[in-house]
Amino acid sequence: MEPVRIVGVNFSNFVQSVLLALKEKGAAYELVPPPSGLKEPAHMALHPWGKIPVALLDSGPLYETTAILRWIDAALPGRSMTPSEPLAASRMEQWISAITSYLDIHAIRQIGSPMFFAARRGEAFEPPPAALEALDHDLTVFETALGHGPFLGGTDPNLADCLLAPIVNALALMPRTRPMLHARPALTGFLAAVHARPSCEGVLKKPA
Ligand SMILES: N[C@@H](CCC(=O)N[C@@H](CS)C(=O)NCC(=O)O)C(=O)O
Repeated sequence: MEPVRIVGVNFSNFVQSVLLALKEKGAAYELVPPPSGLKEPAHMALHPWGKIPVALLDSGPLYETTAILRWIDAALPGRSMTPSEPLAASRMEQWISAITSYLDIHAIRQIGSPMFFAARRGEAFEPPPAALEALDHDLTVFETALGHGPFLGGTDPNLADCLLAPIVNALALMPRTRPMLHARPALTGFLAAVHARPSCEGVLKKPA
């Protein structure tokens, strides 16, 4: 099979989610930067909101991370990352929605991303207290959810785990948020289990 072509950059948590899912499936991929730059016309032609990732399929571009994850799981051979039991499948859906609607907003959009770009400009960035407070709440919820872990999916990662792993890893990489994980053994165990999987290699940077 031809490598799956993904438009994106490797420091985006959503791109990392797609790459983790591809690697869990044992699928080859090629990561290509947005053509002539983020939000340039050629990129906007692939994704009308100018976001990454985009999967370049034979039938045309497929965008929105959860849609790409669904396609990977349904269309590619390998272990299914969606439970067959109805309640377990809905539970996974619940976590996918909670991760994209709440955790990603607080951890990445309001803290990680502005911190990353401030550091690139050589500027300091202090996370807004409201974002830290909201993140603390999110992490408490996921700490409980991971009680039967190590993954949300149990012994093997499901699609929600592919979304969760890059965000938790980003929190572990940032000195400002790292202590929030140290106090949470299930999230710490989750991250260790993520890094123990071959799918993580070359996708997520290992925190010190
Ligand atoms: N709803 C989109 C969100 C994707 C997204 O926010 N990607 C970020 C990178 S993690 C991005 O493209 N940022 C560039 C920008 O907003 O200009 C999805 O699920 O794929």
